[in-house]
Parts: sequence; C-alpha cells; structure tokens
Amino acid sequence: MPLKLFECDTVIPERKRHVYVKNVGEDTSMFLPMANIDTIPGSISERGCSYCGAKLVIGGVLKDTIQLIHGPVGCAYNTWHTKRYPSDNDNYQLKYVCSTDVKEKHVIFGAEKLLKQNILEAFKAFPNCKRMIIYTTCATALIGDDPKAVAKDVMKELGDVDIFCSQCAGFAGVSQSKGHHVFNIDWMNEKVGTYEPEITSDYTINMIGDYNIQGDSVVLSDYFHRMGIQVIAHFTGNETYDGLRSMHRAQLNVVNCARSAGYIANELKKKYGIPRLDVDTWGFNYVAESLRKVGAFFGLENRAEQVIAEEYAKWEPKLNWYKERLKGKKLCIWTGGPRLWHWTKALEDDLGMEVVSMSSKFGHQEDFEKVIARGNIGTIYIDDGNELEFFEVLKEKKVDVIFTGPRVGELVKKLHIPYINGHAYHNGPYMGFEGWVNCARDIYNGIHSPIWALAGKDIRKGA
Ligand code: CFM
Repeated sequence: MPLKLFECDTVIPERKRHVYVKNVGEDTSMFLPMANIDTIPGSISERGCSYCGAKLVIGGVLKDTIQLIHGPVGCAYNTWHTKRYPSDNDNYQLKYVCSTDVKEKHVIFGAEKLLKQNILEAFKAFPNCKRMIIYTTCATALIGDDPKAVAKDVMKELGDVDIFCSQCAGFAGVSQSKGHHVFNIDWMNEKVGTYEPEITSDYTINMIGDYNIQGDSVVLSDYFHRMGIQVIAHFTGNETYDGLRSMHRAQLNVVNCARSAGYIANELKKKYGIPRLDVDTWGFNYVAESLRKVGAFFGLENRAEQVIAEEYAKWEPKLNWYKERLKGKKLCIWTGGPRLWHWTKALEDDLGMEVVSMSSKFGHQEDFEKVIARGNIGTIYIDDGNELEFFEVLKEKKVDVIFTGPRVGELVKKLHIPYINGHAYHNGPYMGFEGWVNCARDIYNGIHSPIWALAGKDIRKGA
C-alpha cells in the first residue's frame, strides 16, 4: 500500500516512505512511515549513534558510578555536560567522565593494557566510587578488545568493586535506539538479581524509562511516596548502580519511555513475573490517569485521588492562565520518538494547542502507530527528518513554536521561530502537574519574547 505522501519539492524519492500525512477516515495502521532503518547517505539526519544511546541516555545517568569511555577521547565529548540529568548527590555524573584516550598505536597494538591501567587509575582518583561502567566505542570494538575480561581481572584484584561493560559500539545499529536495547538486555542478564534492597513498604514498583531530566524523577517519586509506594529502582533517573541491581524485587514495573526501556520491563516480566504497566508522565490528564492506574493495581485508589486533588488545587489555576493564552497556537514536535505520542494530546487537551508536524529521530513502527493514533488529521509525520524537510514543513504550515533540540532549534531561531528544548527542557522539570505548568510557561515565554518584535523579518508572516 503506498503512503499518502506529503507532496513537497524536497522529499526525494528515497525519503518518500518516511513521510506521511494523515487523512480523514483512514486506517492509519496501513500507512506507517518506514522507521528504524538506515539513514539515507547524504541526509542530514539528527540521529545519535548506538554508543550514545547506551551512555548518554541510560548508563550515564547513574549518580554513583564511574563512567569510563574506552575509545578515542572525542567519544567522551558527547558525554560531558551535554545532558541535564541532575542528582541529589551533588551531580557527580554531570561533572566527571573518564576516557582511555585511545591513540593510533593502541589501534595497532591493542588497548587492553591501557584499559586496565585506566580502570585502576579511575578507582584511585574517586576512592568513594566502587562502581563503574565501561563503554566500548567504534575503535575499540573494531580492534577486538575484550573489556569484560579486563573488568573481571580488576574485580578479582581489587575485591570491593563492581563493573558493568556496555558493549555497544557506535556502529552497532542505525541509531541510539540500539544502544538502549543492548544496555537493557545486558544489564538484565548480568546485574539484575545480584543485590538485595531494603523493602520498606507493602507496595513496591520500578519506575522505568525516566531519566530525571531537570528533576523529573524527583517529581514522580514524590507522588509515589505520598501514595505509600516504595520505588525500588528508577531506571535510571537519580539512581544508583546497586539500585538497578535490585529491580527483581518490585511488584510492578511502571513504564514511561517504552522505547528506551520497554525491553527491560519485558525481561523482568519473563524472568520474574513482574507485570508491566505503561503510563504517560507529562500533562495533567495523563498524569492523573497514570496515578489512578498505579493506585488501582495496589488497591490504593483513594490515595491516588488525594494526590491528584492536591495537585490540581495547587497547579490547575496556573495551567489555565497559560491555556487561555496558548489556545490555538500551532507547534511541531521534532524529538526522539516517544515524546511525540506522549506530548501531542497533552499539549492539545491541557493547553488547547495544535500539533501540525511530528518528526521522530529513531522511533520504531510501534511508536508511529501510537503517534498517528493520537495525532491529528493533516499533521505531517516524519521518520528521521532532515533539515530540508523541516524547512518544507515550515513553508507549508504556520508554526508558532517548535519542540526540538538545540541543533535544529538554533536553525529555526534564525527563521525567527522560537523553540523549546524538547530533550533537556528549558526550565524543567516538565513531568507531573507542576512540570506541565513549567512547560506551558516556557512555551508562553518563547512565543511572547520581546525579541521577536525587534527581530523584524518573520518568515511565518511572509515578511
Ligand atoms: Fe525515551 Fe528519553 Fe525519548 Fe530517549 Fe532521547 Fe531523551 Fe528523546 Mo532526547 S529516553 S526516547 S533517546 S524519552 S535523549 S530522555 S529527549 S531523543 S524522545
């Protein structure tokens, strides 16, 4: 079945099956864009590499763990201070990253000796850290280094340390999505079940697929705490290495980002029989629904209602102030994948806005199923979008604001269109009730910034 295409000049034939416009009365499952396949050479993709998915998204968030990148020093750049996931222990993970600084001679003669020396040096430099993740990169994977053997050797030698090896080189898959997958499965197979947590409540969950972007995890944890629920492990926001080893002890897996962490939830179900409950953690309606679902699982409906009532009383008037002013504004969501389907209805129902285009860097077809089911007629859906296609969307649609990362964001700013950082946020957290008010405030401030009056030319008005 051919896709209903977005007819524009710059969608080249090879890209046509990656773009879709939803029409009235269509069985959208027939028209899913191609996804999770190689980027076409020459397309200026926004994707990250597979190593980035393992390190920058998942493992790098852990707050008590030495992060050792085994590769050329450049691979460590994209880890240092480029993501905003704070922790309650003075942000160790945002300050330090270690690299083995592999050079040409190591590529020729092997880098395992260098790795061992670096592991020992790092443990010496951070004597309070007894946990480490080693990441292979393209160079050290290609030369066939065996970090697991080296790690085993060091664990035996030092006795009191634990090391996990993330073996997912940049080239391992078509995007960061592969890195999520490999990290999930390897962690499950090697580390889950090796540590026993202290159980303090009759109700226990793992919160899976939330990375504490600007404090998101803290907001969610507070709701669960007020409902009397213990979060055994947060995968991986504000979490410790040993916390993640304890995931087998929870009664329920609550999954937010199904793309990056659905795998581990599925494995926990298979191996330990822990059920999986998917939720949405952005937007008033969704968060209330999610708390109700978790409450219903444990028979804690009343406590869920109490938290929801308290939060509505506190935050709804503020949200309404913004809603009145944002009603009818048009926006695009151009992020990784899940945020498209998490956000589109939350922005429309809670804030009265209209989403006119969504582009996903690495979402799979199951993400597009959800995106298109929740999205509007006439909206332009793109897989792995590139700059030319983004420009084309902006020509076609009058857009007031765009959720995207700084790369595309800085580009659209030159066209005098405000952007909200859809990855690391502007002034988050964005999750939960207070978070959605923060998000509304950032959108409002972006659209109403006095800079637009001074900037003159505005392509949206054709001036
Ligand atoms: Fe999940 Fe994420 Fe996302 Fe993601 Fe990402 Fe991200 Fe994202 Mo940027 S884990 S898939 S790989 S919700 S970093 S915190 S914002 S692209 S939509």
